[in-house]
Amino acid sequence: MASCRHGETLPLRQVEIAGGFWRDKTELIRREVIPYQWRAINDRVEGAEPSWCMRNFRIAGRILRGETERAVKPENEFRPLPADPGRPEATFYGFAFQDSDLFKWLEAAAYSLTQYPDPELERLADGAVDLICAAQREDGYLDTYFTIRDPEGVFTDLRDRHELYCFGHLTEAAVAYWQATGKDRLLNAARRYAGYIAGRIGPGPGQLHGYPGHEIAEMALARLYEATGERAWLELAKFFIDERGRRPYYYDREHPEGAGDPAAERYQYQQAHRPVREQDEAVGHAVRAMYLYSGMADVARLTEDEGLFEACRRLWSDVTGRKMYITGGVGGTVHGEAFSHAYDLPADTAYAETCAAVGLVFWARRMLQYRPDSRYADVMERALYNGVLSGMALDGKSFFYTNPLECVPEDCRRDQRKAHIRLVRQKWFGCACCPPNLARLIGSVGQYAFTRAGDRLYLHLLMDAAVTVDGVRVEVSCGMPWDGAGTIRIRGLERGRRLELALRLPEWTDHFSVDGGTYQDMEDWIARGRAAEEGYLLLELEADRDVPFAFSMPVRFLRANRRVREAAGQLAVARGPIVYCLEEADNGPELHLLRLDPTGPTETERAEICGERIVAVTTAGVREADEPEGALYARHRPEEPTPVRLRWIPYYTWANRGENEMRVWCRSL
Ligand code: FUB
Ligand code: ZN
Repeated sequence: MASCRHGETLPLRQVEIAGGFWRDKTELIRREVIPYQWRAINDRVEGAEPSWCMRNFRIAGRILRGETERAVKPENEFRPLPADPGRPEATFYGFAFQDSDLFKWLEAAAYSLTQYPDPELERLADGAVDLICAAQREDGYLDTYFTIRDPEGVFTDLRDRHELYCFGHLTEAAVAYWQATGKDRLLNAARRYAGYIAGRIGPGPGQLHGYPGHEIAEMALARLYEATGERAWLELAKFFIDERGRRPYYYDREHPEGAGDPAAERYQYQQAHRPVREQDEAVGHAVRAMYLYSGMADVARLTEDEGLFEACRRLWSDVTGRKMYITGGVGGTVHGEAFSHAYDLPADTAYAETCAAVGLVFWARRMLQYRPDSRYADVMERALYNGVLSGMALDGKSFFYTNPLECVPEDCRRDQRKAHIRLVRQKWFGCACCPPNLARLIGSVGQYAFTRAGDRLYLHLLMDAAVTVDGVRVEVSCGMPWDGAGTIRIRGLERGRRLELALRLPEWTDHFSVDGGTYQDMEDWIARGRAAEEGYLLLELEADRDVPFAFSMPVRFLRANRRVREAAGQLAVARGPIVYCLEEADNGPELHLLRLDPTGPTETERAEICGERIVAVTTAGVREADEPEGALYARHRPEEPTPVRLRWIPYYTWANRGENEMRVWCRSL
């Protein structure tokens, strides 16, 4: 194996999710989620918000073939519009970025086909590719919103209209589909569109010096470059990153009405208030931020730009050290779907959009690729098992857009400040960015578990999986996320060759056994002559063998930094990578009356929720008496609350048993 400084992901077809938790999840994506989402984007789910996504593609294709008249240029609208009752067939419906739903679906289908060949799914996906290609203009431009509603408006509003966002998703899908099937029709469509963009936007005279209002094109272009070796795409990604936030602001030219005081910082919402290298605080729309930082990490790696990576590291510290929920959710406020200020992490009004947690996983993997450090993988794992998975029902057929850490149904129904919180997962959304985003991430989870750097194979996430690297098969079997023990089997390592395994020491373990020895912590491992680097245990292998491991998985009571006012005096429960919550279905209503006793006995128990095998946790606690008839205020007198056992379930499984109360943080005794 050649030596290389940065990490590469393994092609998905080289990673076989062999069993266990993630096999169940990728099977669910194949069996339920992909077919369900296909019906949703085809408007065939009864009672769900219509998507109109596929219809938009058909209409755009007909317009380009001259079979349908174009709809009248609309007002500068950015919200869903009803179909024009007079000419329903010629009207665009939905958000300006509705195309991206099909692109994400296709990307998820590609990952599924890589792991589970399925001629029927491939036929559907091929049909979708045809539909997309039929909506591409001769010059390469491809966006149904503009083709149907506003052809003169192309690239006149990079800030708000999402063309480059849709392009990014198209490109991600195109690369994935080509890698899955070897079919390059969509890849070529994406390359043609990329070429059109590179002609219109860039540093040259007469070009627009603009950049995406909603990021993702940056990482998609980096991916297109890696897939094709065509340098132009990396240059364009770098241009977008370097141009962002430069003065005078590009968006002021598009929106002169907003341009005022030249000294004032604008465009924080789009992370375009300052050049990205000067940014050290995560601000604005959380999903955009996650995608931008992912693209920055990609470009830093592909251009050996240490300064750009340094900016990523500063932003990482701000997000994960001050602005991330314990579930790995990000985005503390509904206003602008954005980051709030440091340590402002309200539980019951949290936004924590599913896409933002998905984006945090993307970013963490890219940080690991640039320079492995187990802290990135700890966050990646936290987001994946909690803030991401909570976005989908256990049956794969309904979804959360926002992921609060506390919910009282009556309160959510009556309080406008919580109007964004749903009590149960929804069949679909007018703005359906999250469901297919989840599908594409879970469907490619194998690409987050392992990376390689030269002769070294990194195991970032433990899961039942087998990977083949240069003819050497590495098989991991374990009971994650419920049990931290297992075995790594190495087969096919011939005499004279070597393979180094870098096994992450997870933050959640108390002590561990690896390769025959038992250790207290990393210091102990190093003191006893074993090698390590940035939180990874290094194991040098020169022949086939089995490496047993066991990471202890105690129940942990966690508190937040004391600056997190919303969690003051409260504790959360976690075990392994799983964050737990209390639900009314197990503990009765008025969960705020419960208090946790962290000194009392704690039990774990294998259980099931709606067919999902989990480990539930029971802890000691008390319940204070409810007093609906009592005075609103009364003199304090010491009281003896009733001892109770508190039953905790994995956060990601909440709201699968109907509407009910839930909370992650619980007052402590
Ligand atoms: O704007 C596209 C997507 O829709 C964003 O990423 C989400 O936050 C939602 O607003
Ligand atoms: Zn979303």
